Amino acid sequence: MKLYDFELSGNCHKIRMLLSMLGQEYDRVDIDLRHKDQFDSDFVALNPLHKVPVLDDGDVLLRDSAAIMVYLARTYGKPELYPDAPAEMADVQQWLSFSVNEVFNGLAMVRANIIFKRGLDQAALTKAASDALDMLEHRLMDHDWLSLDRFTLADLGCYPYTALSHEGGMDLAKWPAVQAWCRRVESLPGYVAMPGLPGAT
Ligand SMILES: N[C@@H](CCC(=O)N[C@@H](CS)C(=O)NCC(=O)O)C(=O)O
Repeated sequence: MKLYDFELSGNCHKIRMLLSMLGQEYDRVDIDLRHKDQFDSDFVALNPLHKVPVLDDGDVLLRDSAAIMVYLARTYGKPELYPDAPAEMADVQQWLSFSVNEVFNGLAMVRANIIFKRGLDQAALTKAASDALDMLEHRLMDHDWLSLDRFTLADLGCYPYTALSHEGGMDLAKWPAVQAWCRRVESLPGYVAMPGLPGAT
């Protein structure tokens, strides 16, 4: 199995962490977005959207972090992370959608604008990030996990950009339930760090 990966990408972190939780070995192919590796013709042939992560597992080629997580969890021994029962699956799915909409557009972008110097409106991104954190806080103030009262792909999908949002100027102390949930995720067996997350070297 091959993962096309960029160390500073939260979307890639979701996959690295799940592979660790599954105890699955893989080969890592570095796609350095700072060097525009994603536009190399070999990589664009794999993903015309020129984005990481991409997973190549023999006959299966996938180019989206949520899709990759679903495939890996259900193929390699943790189907309960994306359960079969329609109402449960849909509940996890709505948080995965939240992760690619509100979390990515708010919490990921408020950070990207600073660390990758995107030149976007930081005040608008801060407002979007703050709204996403309010939504997470609303759920987590009386639940330990985002969906189904247990750890699922919902948590894995929302975790990295939330926990990295301090790099975008967000102070998670203002969202204490979110902060406590981050610590819960970080104490799970298989948790992996990355620059900006606890445990990074
Ligand atoms: N929906 C995709 C988004 C992937 C994505 O936006 N990847 C970023 C890094 S986090 C990327 O590769 N950007 C490079 C580019 O847009 O050229 C996913 O969840 O995997």
